[in-house]
Amino acid sequence: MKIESITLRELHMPLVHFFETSFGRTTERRVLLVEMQVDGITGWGECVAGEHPYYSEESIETAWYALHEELGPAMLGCTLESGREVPARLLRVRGHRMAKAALENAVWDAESQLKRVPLWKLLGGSRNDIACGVSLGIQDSPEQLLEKVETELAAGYQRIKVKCKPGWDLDILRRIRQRWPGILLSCDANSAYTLKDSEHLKRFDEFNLLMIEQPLWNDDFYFHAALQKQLKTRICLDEAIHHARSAQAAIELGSCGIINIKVGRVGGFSEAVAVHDVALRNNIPVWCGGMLESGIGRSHNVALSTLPGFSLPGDVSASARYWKEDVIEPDVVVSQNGTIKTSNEPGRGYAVKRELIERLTIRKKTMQKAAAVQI
Ligand code: OSB
Ligand code: MG
Repeated sequence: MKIESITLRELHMPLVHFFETSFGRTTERRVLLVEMQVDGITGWGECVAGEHPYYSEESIETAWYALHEELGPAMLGCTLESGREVPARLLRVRGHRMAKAALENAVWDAESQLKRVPLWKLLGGSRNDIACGVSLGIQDSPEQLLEKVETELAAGYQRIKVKCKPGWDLDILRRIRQRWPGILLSCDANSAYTLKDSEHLKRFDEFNLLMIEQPLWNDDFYFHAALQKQLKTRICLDEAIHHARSAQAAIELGSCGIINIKVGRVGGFSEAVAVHDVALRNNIPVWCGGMLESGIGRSHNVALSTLPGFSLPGDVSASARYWKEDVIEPDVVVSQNGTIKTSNEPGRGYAVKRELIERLTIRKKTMQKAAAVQI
């Protein structure tokens, strides 16, 4: 596979409903897509970085810089056998994992098309449908949240996750549990607590949660281990897991009982599979996290979720929960049993709506290897 050209695009996509976490509210997604020409076909990747560096150090701006100045040029003109070879090419650049993932995943996307196999099979997936949950942001009132829980349960979703922070936690969890005692329920703090809150966090145990996601600092697993010893509820790490090595360290320290895998956060499909393998070897269940992706990133998340260790419902939900019109067709749809069916078509299994992408694009840059100067 020869990388012939790389086009970066920024799209603006308004969310159907705002999404609020402990670090703020998002109403419109700035979506960074990578379009890669490989042996005459197009591979697509999505950079899941946020509008601001709040969830992680990366943002759309830092990713654009890294892709344009460093990572894109390192890939142009390369000849590769597989997406697996991409991380080694980008090793010199520290961090910028979401930017790297966008490139690597575009190569896997192209590879699956060229080899005429579904992307999910190329990644080592083994299931035809995946289990889905929803992540519900902080709302303007508890009543609004309860209404949303009701809607999503009626739509079939298998697990409800609610964002929490001090002041939006015990009361809403109690109200959800009172009304729905048996559902799979979890919460995600996005690092809103410190160890000083451990007595408070112990009270979460009474709600029989599937997990509490990333309660403490985004870069920590040492203090999460101390907290896990005090809790009955399993901790799930999201932000803190950067690669297979940190997954191994977190598991050995006892920092978590569950891991959320986001392909962007760990730097691409190769590392996501490696994190999955470490977790599976250690009997730690994993699930696929979401970053309010457009259909491109969403279809990649669907593919990743077919690996055998993804035994818990992920934050991979229907296109219509996020967008009036998604950039792929068909839309990602979730069945009444809360599952998404994988496609047996080669590639990602969803076509790209080029015209719509063009219309939503507000910035675009194509990179090609400069031809050698003849003298
Ligand atoms: O912590 O999982 C998170 C969205 C943006 C940043 C961080 C997170 C999330 C979500 C959304 O929870 C999941 C989704 O895409 O629906
Ligand atoms: Mg999270």
